[in-house]
Amino acid sequence: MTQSFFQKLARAASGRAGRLLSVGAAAVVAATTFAATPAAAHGERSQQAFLRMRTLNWYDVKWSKTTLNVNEEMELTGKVHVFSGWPQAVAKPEEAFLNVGEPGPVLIRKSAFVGDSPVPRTFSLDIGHDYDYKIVLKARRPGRYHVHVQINVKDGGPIVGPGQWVEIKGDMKDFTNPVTLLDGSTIDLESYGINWTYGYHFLWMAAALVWILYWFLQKGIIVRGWQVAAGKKHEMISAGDKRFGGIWLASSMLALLFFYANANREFPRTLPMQAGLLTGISFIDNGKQTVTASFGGGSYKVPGRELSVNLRITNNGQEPLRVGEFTTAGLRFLNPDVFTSRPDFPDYLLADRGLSVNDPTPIAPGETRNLVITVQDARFDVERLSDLAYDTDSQFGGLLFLFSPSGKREQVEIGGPVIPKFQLGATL
Ligand SMILES: [Cu+2]
Repeated sequence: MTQSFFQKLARAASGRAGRLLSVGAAAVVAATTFAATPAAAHGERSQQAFLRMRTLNWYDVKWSKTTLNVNEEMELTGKVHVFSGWPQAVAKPEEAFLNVGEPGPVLIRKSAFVGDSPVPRTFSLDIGHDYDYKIVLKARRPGRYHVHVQINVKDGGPIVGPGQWVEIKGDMKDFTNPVTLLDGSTIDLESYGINWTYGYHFLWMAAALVWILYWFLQKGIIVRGWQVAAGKKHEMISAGDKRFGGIWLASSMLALLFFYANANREFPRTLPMQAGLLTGISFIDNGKQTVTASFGGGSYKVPGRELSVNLRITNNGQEPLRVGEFTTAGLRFLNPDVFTSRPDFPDYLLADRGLSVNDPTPIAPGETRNLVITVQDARFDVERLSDLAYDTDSQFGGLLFLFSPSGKREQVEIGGPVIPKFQLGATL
């Protein structure tokens, strides 16, 4: 009877597994069908619009290569502006870490810099400042991957910058990661101490398994938990249980001491990784701000994917200026009157006709002008920035770039609450 019960169970399970398998296959097909869009990469669009627009404004991001062989290096460089209106809901970047957003260690970080400082560790960013960064990456696993710059903010989570498809060719078996230690010797980090790492982890996994298995065999962990909670611990916990617990505790402590002493003896000189916090790292000195822009309200038309903002712009510089670009959340909206050629940037983030100005004449030196700037492109919606319409305060943010005839670029931060419009034909 018991056997037939198990047989039935096995049959039911296999039928269920079959169904799950077909659902799984359908999911794989769906995933492959939509693999052409970068959303399949890391879910970068799932972060809230306000978080991507009003925390870190990425610009001048460059990937030195988009095709490389295993062991080949590339640089990911650019600038980041720390938005002044950093949302209250997100922890300030007082403890931040420069990283690369990629599906696992397909490219490894050889070095990273913010300003002149090497940043293998946590650093502090100041609100309102701009920073240069550089990450040197080395190709490890062949394939086609979406590679982003990313800054991890303690208690704020990872804030992802724009991503680019990078193709890695070759064989992972050829990958090496040699590093020279302080004592002059060279090791390959890819394989260094790997047997020891596996051995140590499996030993503790086995110990945990023994622990769980023992209590599972003693009427199960949850049932025992209930009994103890019901005040029956004296009936529940036997002398044998206590002995087992004691032996297990003593042997784990002894193992810990033994391995610790052993590691200390074998590697007497070690440095902890990522310890400490770098403060006061150098930021980009933009000098006295040439342009000021005060925000005079705006709207976002959900059906038209159109963000309209009223700005009062003052040009305190020596040259006339034209509004050329608005960038937010890694997206770039360009004014085709200013950008005559298409810059090299991932297409899914570049709206080369996405920005227009109601008055295209350049703003003269010393002039203050009221302008209506319109950002309109499907990418605004595809990248789910339209979600700002559903936020509690519906605030947008980003950087506006203005250009002089000599090619000088001035930047100004803009942002503020916009009124969402859900009907076509709604006016500002
Ligand atoms: Cu991605």
